[in-house]
Amino acid sequence: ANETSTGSESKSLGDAQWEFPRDKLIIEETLGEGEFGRVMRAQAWNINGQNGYSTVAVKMLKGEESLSEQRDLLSEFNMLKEVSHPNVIKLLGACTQKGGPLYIIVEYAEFGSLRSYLRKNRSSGFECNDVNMFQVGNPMYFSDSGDICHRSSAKLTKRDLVSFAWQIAKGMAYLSDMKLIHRDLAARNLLLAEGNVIKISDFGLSRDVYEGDTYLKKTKGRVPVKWMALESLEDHIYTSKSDVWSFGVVLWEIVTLGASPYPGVQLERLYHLLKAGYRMEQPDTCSDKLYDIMLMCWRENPYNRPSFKDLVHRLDMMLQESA
Ligand code: ACK
Repeated sequence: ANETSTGSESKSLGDAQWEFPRDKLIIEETLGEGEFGRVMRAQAWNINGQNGYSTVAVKMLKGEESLSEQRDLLSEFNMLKEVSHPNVIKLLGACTQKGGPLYIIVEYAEFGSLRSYLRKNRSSGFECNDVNMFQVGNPMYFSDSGDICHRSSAKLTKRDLVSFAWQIAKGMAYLSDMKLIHRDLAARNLLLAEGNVIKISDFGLSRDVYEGDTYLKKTKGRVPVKWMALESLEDHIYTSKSDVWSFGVVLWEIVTLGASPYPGVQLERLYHLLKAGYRMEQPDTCSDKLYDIMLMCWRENPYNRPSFKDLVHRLDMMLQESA
């Protein structure tokens, strides 16, 4: 029946399928607030085939947001309906009916954003000398399968970090196969769930690519400049290859345990620097292999960048080497 229905019919069917009654949702604490959105922890009664209450995350707008922000949240909802992958945040339901704000209910990721998780591990595991304790090419860092820091409090191993990168690449390979472009891939938008499982999240800026593989962004909105590919900064061109550029920046965030990219560089200057060939240098904690991957992701010509499938393969090999 789905094949014969029109797009709008299947959309409304989809909405009915996802609708969750507001009175079965107990909103608890705020997990985080963005520029215009808010994420709350909640308990949901009998959601998604679960018996009793389960902990979920609820995305909503903060208040008097503009239409474009409402559109972003709705577009995120519509994207999430289409996807199903272990490394992509799972939609559980939504409250879309009048009589209350739009709520998007997704699975709860107990460790929060990858960025905050990495930074937390930095202070508990790296009390000694922070990430700078590692010298360039320090063989200990990438040949040791034990703790990164030899203090017993260190939780993250080199293998965990490569595994994060590998899982992100797998989720992104799936999204690019689905012709979905994320457009805001960054450690702040990646979540970490039980068992150190990465969940790609924050599809607010993502778009379907209907024609070819390029999405041309026509309206102005939030722009994550330091994660953006040259062609996105230059011509508002977004493709899976511009997501690959952002993935390179995420790799940099991972190896620096959540540092902010291009420290000290003003947003207005970044484009000219990149255009002139400047790229972030190799962090002290970064192996040559991972840095090579970053540089590939930041090649000026999008066609010369690896695909997410290539990246999965490369990271898979690194994982096997470190096993
Ligand atoms: O690092 P955090 O605590 O984890 O701060 C951010 C904040 O909300 C804004 O995005 C947290 N967050 C977002 N989505 C979820 C989720 N599905 N499960 C748990 N925490 C979430 C994120």
